[in-house]
Amino acid sequence: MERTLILIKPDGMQRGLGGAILARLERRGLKIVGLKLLRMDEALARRHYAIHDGKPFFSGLVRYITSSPIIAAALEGRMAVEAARKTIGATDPAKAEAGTIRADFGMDIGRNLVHGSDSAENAEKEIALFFSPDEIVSYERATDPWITES
Ligand code: DAT
Ligand code: MG
Repeated sequence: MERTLILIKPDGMQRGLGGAILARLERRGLKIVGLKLLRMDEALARRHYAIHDGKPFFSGLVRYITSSPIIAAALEGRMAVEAARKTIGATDPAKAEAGTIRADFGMDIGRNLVHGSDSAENAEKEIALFFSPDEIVSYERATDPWITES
């Protein structure tokens, strides 16, 4: 099973869309295996967005992502990375396909509501930035929700 890291960014949280955004990913079939509310500090923001260091929008991106509490979620499923990114939509909400989270909730590339990892390899690295191994929880022995035990 593949995992991906999802962040509900400060604009999503301040607009009260945290639950709505997570719900779209969850109802698609991605399982929540890690979940927390936190405020990123500058060091974590710089590590998470290290690949963008040096780009003109980098300092604004760090200021924005640290500006309010966010939700971090590790989601699991078949092709989780690609599935989540399809549901999230293109980086620029103005160009994103209708029906995606970014298109349906926003218009500004610098306020695009949600992060999703771009590869399985990066997902594992990003999940490790936000969660310790014991904060990732397995459903392996969970009770079937549709069948009463006799
Ligand atoms: P994505 O979040 O779709 O993976 P990315 O990794 O290229 O996009 O960029 C990370 C974030 O940086 C993105 O969600 C919003 C911001 N960003 C990217 N390009 C930008 C630009 N040209 N102007 C302002 N912010 C930008
Ligand atoms: Mg990216």
